[in-house]
Amino acid sequence: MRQNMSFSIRVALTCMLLVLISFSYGFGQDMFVDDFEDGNADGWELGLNGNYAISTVHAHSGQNSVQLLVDEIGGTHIVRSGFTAAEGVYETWMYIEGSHEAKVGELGFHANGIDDFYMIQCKPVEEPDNGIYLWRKVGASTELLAEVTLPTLHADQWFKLTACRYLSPPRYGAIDIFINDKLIISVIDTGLTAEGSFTVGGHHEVFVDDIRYDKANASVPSLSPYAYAILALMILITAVVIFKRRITA
Ligand SMILES: [Ca+2]
Ligand SMILES: [Ca+2]
Repeated sequence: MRQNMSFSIRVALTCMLLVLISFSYGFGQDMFVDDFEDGNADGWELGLNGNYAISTVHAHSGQNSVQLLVDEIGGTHIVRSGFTAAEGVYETWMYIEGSHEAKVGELGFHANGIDDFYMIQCKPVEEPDNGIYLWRKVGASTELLAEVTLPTLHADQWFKLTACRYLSPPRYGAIDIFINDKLIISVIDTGLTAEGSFTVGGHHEVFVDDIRYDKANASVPSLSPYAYAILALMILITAVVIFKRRITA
């Protein structure tokens, strides 16, 4: 009897561990980090205009970053798509070179094509109309949702730009924007809520590194199929153990 009990406890603990591992695996499908240290930008695609390349001129981590090269039309953007969630944390480190005419770095999300997106524009103090701008474009309508001047944002230095998108109660529709972990913009907007791609961009020479997406704000992280299989196995084993105990009792 005692052997049975200790065996069932061990089985239960092992199953719980496996469920935890499977749970993490299921959650992890909705996150990525790219530091470009493998020497490529696989998984990213070029937007409408411009060009980009792996660069060793400036790097936030290791040796490599991605250089968004000069484009006179609308800047260069790289896009990552195929998201399964709409909310989460969109983050990039960014370096805007100050020796060029247009000093603008951008981060976009819920970007479904060229007509629907939220876009954060960062213009350092070296740029005449400097500040942080949050734009929403839906079809033909472009609206400025928020604008903040930031005297500490300079060209020729790395800074961290983070956008947190909430689509769960109690903050449904919230967009929080951070520079170097400091909250600078917080708005509620539900104009765009569908899952979409994540884009970073720049006008003239902008470098990006350590780009991260994390579905951290999702209301209920979904269980992976492995977790469901292990849960079913746990229930089965528990039922067998209880049945055996009843017979031997
Ligand atoms: Ca890579
Ligand atoms: Ca890097």
